[in-house]
Amino acid sequence: MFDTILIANRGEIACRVIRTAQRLGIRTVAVYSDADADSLHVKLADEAHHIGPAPARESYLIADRILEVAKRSGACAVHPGYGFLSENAAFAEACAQAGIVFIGPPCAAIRAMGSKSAAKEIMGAAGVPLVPGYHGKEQGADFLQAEADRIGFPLLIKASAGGGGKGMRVVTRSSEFTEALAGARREAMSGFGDDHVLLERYLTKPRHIEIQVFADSHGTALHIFERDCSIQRRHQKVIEESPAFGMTPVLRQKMGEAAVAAARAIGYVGAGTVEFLLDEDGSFYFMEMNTRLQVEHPVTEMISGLDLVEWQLRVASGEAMPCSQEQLAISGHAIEARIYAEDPARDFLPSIGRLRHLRTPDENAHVRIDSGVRQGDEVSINYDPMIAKLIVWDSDRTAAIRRMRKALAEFQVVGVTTNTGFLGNVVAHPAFSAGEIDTGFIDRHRAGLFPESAPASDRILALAALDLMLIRSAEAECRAQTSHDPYSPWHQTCGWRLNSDNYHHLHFIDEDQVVTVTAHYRPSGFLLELPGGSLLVCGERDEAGDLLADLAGIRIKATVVWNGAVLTVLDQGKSHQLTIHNPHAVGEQDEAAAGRLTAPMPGKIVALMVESGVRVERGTPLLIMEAMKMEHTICAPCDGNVAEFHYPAGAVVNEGAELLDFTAEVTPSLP
Ligand code: MV4
Repeated sequence: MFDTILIANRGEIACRVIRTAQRLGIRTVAVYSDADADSLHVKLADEAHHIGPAPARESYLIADRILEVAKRSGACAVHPGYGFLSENAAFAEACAQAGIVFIGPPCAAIRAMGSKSAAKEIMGAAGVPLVPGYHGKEQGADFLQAEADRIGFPLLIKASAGGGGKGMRVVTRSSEFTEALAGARREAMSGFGDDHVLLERYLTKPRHIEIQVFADSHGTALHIFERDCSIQRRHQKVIEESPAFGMTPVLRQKMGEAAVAAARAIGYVGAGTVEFLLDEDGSFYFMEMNTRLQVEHPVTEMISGLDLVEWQLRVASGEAMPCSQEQLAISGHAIEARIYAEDPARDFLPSIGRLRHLRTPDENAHVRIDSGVRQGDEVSINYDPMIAKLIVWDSDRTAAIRRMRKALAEFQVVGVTTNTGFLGNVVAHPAFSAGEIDTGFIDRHRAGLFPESAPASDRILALAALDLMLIRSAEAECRAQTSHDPYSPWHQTCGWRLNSDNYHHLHFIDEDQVVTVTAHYRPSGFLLELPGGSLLVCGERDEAGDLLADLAGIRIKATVVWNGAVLTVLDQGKSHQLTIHNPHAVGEQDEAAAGRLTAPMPGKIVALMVESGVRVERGTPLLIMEAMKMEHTICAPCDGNVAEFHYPAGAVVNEGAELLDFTAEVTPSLP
């Protein structure tokens, strides 16, 4: 076994590999970019080396620099994770030449699977089933038209060099073929610089079923069952599970044997995945082979009880596989959901920013979380915005779905928008429970999957109002204790006043609406006047900072996270954001304004709207930023002076960067 390994990756997969290495007593060396200096994977590793600027092509993708670090740090092997250099045959080769073990397959195996049509040719020859079609060299339009008519319609044109659905065209009848061929070729040429295409019968409702394979350097190759990865969005996997719904032992054996034959056909060693399309009639066809550890490998680990990274390390160091096919068995059911910083309501646009609050469900035999970030970390534009993989296990699929729903509801993120609501809707969908899953699932059920934004409910408003009143009471208590006369009735914090019902109007901005909640002091707590009626509430904060609320006798534990004047109420898996609005303050937006003169997210300064040194009135546009394809106008929070802009137009700034010096003419007052 290796003494030291280098992990040529970042984020959750780097952390995942480090964890197993540590368990096996192996020293770990991490690499990091400027953006990752304080990342979790750097902290977990025994040693970490800086390899360049934030963009991956200037750091994590520079093979030479990573090999240099391997040599310098005494690493005898490199684990590439997934993405980056994991399927780069030249890197695998360079490792071998440097006398460093590439923890992955031989470079020839990576190369063999690099081209779609070449891979199909190898697999066809090895007896692995292929979708009926044409994947030869002859590319004349008339020839292809004749092949298309032979194959029949609907038909799919795919770019030979393609991947991820680029250069794909569905053709429903013969007369449309010529035009579709031209389109597919154009797309293939611009996308891959190669306009070779292949033709296949088009499966209208296929499932994506992949088989985990493993081979050692002593001639043993086996499979560790299947994963169903049919729930995808734009060729990105969203939910993965193992075993696949409705999979029979006979079909599993047939697909497993085909996958092992595929691995043997290319002299495979290590962990690999053979992807198949499974048709409604039970036929299955080779799609492609991934020559690396996959993002979704944890579901296989959960049902098999194995540590695939441990197997990778053992096999790469020359050991034989620790068990045989017959010794492997499936136990229970596992589901993985990929939690992303993205906004389903904005076509899943990445949502970048700081993870101001991150709390995950407890990990145990049923719940596993693979993550590379902590609370306070930044989700940046530089890398994939995945926050975590949430994996659940239970004795059967129904129980696993229940676990997933609960764990998703407990997954709290404030600071970026996430897809947890969307994921919750997918796994709660009756069609998902019924196993009616294929690659069209998300499109078909679109209408029922997007979390709709509703105005804050009375329950949310009550929790927000209660939390705010508790904070005010605590502040009042603090003031009383530091005053000269702490026993003065004017310092009592119970809200008692001579001759009058004492109350506060609390104004919240919800979306664009101002909602007012009136809180009356009562001996036992507060009587809240909410849009839907009155509610007697009381509560306290526990040691963890959670709000323990009693809403008219119903006890609830919720979380309220504050960021300046913005509060987020997290309750029962739902997250609702409100802003405190103080209509009586001079320059009502001052409090929030202090924050608005900083960049709300990383982005580019498009234009400066006023000169430095001028006096402006409240609301005057000061500068325009562009981030995430949207423009944001930064306005004067109150009347005042623009002393100086800190950046010129065109500058790229980080989230939180001070954009300008602004001197307010009135002292900001807190709400
Ligand atoms: C197909 C297909 C239907 N029929 N091939 C999409 C990406 C590429 N790797 C293979 N893909 C497909 N090939 C035939 N003959 C449907 C897809 C497909 C798909 C496959 C797996 C997972 C998600 C998908 C989403 C859309 C289309």
